[in-house]
Amino acid sequence: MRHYKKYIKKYGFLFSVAIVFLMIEAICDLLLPTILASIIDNGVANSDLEYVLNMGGMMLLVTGIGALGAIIRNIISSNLSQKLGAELRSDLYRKIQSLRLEEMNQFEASSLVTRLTNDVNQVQMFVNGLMRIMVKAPLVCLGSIFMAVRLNASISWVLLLVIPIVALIIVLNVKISLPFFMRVQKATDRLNGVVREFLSGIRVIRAFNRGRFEQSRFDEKNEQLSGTSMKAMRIMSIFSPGISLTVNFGIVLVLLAGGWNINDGQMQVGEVVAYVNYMTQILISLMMITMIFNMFVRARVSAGRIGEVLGTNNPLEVKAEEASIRQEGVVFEHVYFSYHGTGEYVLKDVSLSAKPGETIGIIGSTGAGKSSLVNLLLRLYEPSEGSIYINGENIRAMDSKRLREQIAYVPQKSTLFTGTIKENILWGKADADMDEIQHAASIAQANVFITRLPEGYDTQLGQGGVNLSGGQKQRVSIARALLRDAPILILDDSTSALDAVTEQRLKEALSEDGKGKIIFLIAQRITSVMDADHIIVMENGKIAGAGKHEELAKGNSVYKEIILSQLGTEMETSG
Ligand code: DCP
Ligand code: MG
Repeated sequence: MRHYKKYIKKYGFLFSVAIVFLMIEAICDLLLPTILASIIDNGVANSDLEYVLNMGGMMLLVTGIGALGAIIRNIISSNLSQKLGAELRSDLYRKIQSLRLEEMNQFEASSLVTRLTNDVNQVQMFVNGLMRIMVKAPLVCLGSIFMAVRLNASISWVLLLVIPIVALIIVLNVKISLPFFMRVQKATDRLNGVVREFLSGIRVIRAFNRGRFEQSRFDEKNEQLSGTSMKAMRIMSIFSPGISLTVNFGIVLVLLAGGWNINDGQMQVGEVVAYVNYMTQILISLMMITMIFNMFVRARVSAGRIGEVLGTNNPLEVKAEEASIRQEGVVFEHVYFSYHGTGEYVLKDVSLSAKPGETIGIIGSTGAGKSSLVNLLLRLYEPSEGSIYINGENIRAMDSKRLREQIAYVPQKSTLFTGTIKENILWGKADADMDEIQHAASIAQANVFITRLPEGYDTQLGQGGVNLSGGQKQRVSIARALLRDAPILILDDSTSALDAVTEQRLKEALSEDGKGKIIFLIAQRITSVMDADHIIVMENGKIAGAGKHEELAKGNSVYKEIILSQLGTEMETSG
């Protein structure tokens, strides 16, 4: 609940205004049956036309005021709930952006999507419902009871009979349906999960002819969702008819007892009519109360799920004294890391340093921990032990925005976004001009192929850059990173899809342009890293060797093995 204080503060006043209009509406509703009773009993019974006309006018006036109140309240409530929903969504989205990757993994992307859309909708609907029903329904209910008893106390034993039964039904309803709605939201999560996985894996699914399997997976989750929803609805559907049955039974009793009393001369016809009217209003308001309770149950589940996201993220505290060392460049000090907090480390006791101007080659077999290493530098994850420094400052103590401004990153899997090529490159630096863009693209060896495209830099890319080849995507994402001109450049296996000649040209252009920068060059091929200033050989999360190519080629067994396996194949292809 603490996450919602802000919204209560912000929208509380408007909410109260809506409630005031709602009360006007309710009072008007309450007055009508009494006026009706006096028209019948005083006007009609005495054939007093003037009285009937006067009171009829009165009824019109009261109805009019009530309608006006309803209109104003409606405008306020729909405005307010839409605004609240939009703000909640936007806050939640901002929060999701700030989550660390391990926190995000804990929720699963599809569940975050459900929370962002469906769950926010539930809360929004509840707030809107509150403003339509909240005060009104209890007010009308209590008011009707009061007015009914005042009208005629002698048949009010009917109320004593009906009300406890109805209250019991409402309580049961809430108790039973809450767990069902939790399951409905979870089932929605799972359905979204299947769809998401399908969409992101569509090529592989088609290539392996797994369409039918995916369909059946979808159908299964879809049925689970509709099944759970149906169960929830079925349970709820027992309750409102239950209430109306009880109240209608009460009305029948009133009519019977009323008829008796009229015969005895203890009651008048108008009174019985008004009494039945009040009973109907009690019925309607009780229905509304159950409805709002049901909305409340769903909203509570959803608000809890939203709160879970809003409540995460606890930026790690760093003691000031451990925050700095005296060394320029990037330093890893005895870093250990595991993706799941516990379990086996994927990085073990990694220490390294890189000074400005140096190119650090990182090589090692797949799964050795190369990408993990740079993920830590980007602070996408936090090390389990040890520290990482940039220019002497512990990166934990740095604001993540400032940290990432110092790093240009080309991820292992090129990720491009819907928009033009130019827009994608501009991610590196939003205010760059065309010269800068072309410069970055030429270093990345992308300029040539981009200018050959019919629309050049204005070529529209589909989602994920689907209409480019693997190597083209890599080069666009290198250009994006280069545009940033940050002191640290990370290339995570970013030249894997380039041919040897293009890769060589890229490296030459980089060494020319990247003077004074720290470049982390991760690769699988020995030829990609062999002219680096310093090469780090990774094996099973550990540094198995470090030094220059010549030294390693002589003295490091892991490195020698890699050379052997790769030069062998290269000799075959070239010879
Ligand atoms: N790993 C994990 N969870 C992730 C990513 C990786 O548990 N989200 C594990 C799988 C590997 C280990 O961490 O055993 C190291 O993975 P890296 O991605 O760091 O390995 P590399 O980048 O060295 O491998 P590649 O050359 O295939 O990119
Ligand atoms: Mg990798």
